[in-house]
Amino acid sequence: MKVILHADMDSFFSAVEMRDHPELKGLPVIVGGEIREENGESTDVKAKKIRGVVSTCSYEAREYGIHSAMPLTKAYKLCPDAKVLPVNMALYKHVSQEIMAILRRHADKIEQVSIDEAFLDISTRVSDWREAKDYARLIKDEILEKIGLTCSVGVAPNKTVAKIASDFVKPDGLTVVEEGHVKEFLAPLNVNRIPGVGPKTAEKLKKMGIEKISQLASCNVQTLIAKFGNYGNKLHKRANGIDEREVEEERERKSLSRERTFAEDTNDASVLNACVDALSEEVYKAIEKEGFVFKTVGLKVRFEDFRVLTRAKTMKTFHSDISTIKRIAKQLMTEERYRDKKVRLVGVRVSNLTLLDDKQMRIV
Ligand code: TTP
Ligand code: MG
Repeated sequence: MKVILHADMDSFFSAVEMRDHPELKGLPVIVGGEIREENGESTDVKAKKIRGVVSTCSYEAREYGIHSAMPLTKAYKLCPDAKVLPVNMALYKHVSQEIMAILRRHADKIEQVSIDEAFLDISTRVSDWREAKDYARLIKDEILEKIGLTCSVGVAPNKTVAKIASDFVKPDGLTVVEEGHVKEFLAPLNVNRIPGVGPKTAEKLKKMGIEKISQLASCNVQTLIAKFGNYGNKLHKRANGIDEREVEEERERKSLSRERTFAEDTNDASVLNACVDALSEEVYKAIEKEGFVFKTVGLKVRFEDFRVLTRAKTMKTFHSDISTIKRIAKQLMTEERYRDKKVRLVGVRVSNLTLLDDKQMRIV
């Protein structure tokens, strides 16, 4: 019997802040960009200069419609009384390591997926689904007792279903989907519950008359392949509760990249630089969320004649900051020798990655 557990901390950054500042308990709390008071002690919202976006917010703040990635100005309009705290990433990373250490002791194999979530293979630790539920309860209790935070847990026969299950009841949820009950669990859920199905895929499926996972599951797989290519096949499998992927013990991400194709080919240096800046920011956000640091920054340029050039620079030590990505990517762009040609696509990549909890690492 294969038993996979997925654990995801509840409103992670804000929960850490509320744990360390008990006076915030029960309040709408936002963790995100900074706030500057222009008029000293003024409490007038309009007098406050608010920048940045919401990283996350407490469940109390979510009641006002606030969510991750929302501009802080908008969040403030929805809830002028919200307490806004700056992002203390070093603290959250430290707490994350403590949590992962607890989880590691309870698993045959563990795969950390981001700063606040992990898959555990607990197949040899339990002998039936009732035991699996008790085991999950024990893990939740230990995290609450030792770390002082709640998490939501899903237990299921595979990774996809375990992840959907951990999100099913939140916060402080525990959902077990036994083998044999997978299809009935998935059937009534919206397709966007499937990990990786974002607004674009959901919209395409809606146009095909597919909104629920049950409809996706019974859709002809060839129709999905015609529409989505290989991804259609994967979608069909996931909707049918099929996922053969193993929990990967040492999650080694080799690289992470983002690229953009221009609507019109260009060799305008300011346009290219702005694009490199934006892509660097996207790459940075993605690795920061997953807790990775990097040694190599690379640039990819595809020209109007479809020739592709890739350049990369590797540093001696690991880095974790956005300015290094931007600086090196732009440097590589300037060094580019074929500037007379127009550019069709630009990509920024970081590689030589390691998770921040690697004890050997020196971060610059
Ligand atoms: P999530 O697990 O997606 O969110 P969460 O833990 O805050 O809330 P939930 O109870 O729904 O799980 O992300 C984990 C942390 O990653 C989150 O606390 C803050 C950070 N994060 C960002 O910085 N920006 C983002 O857009 C998202 C989604 C998360
Ligand atoms: Mg979370």
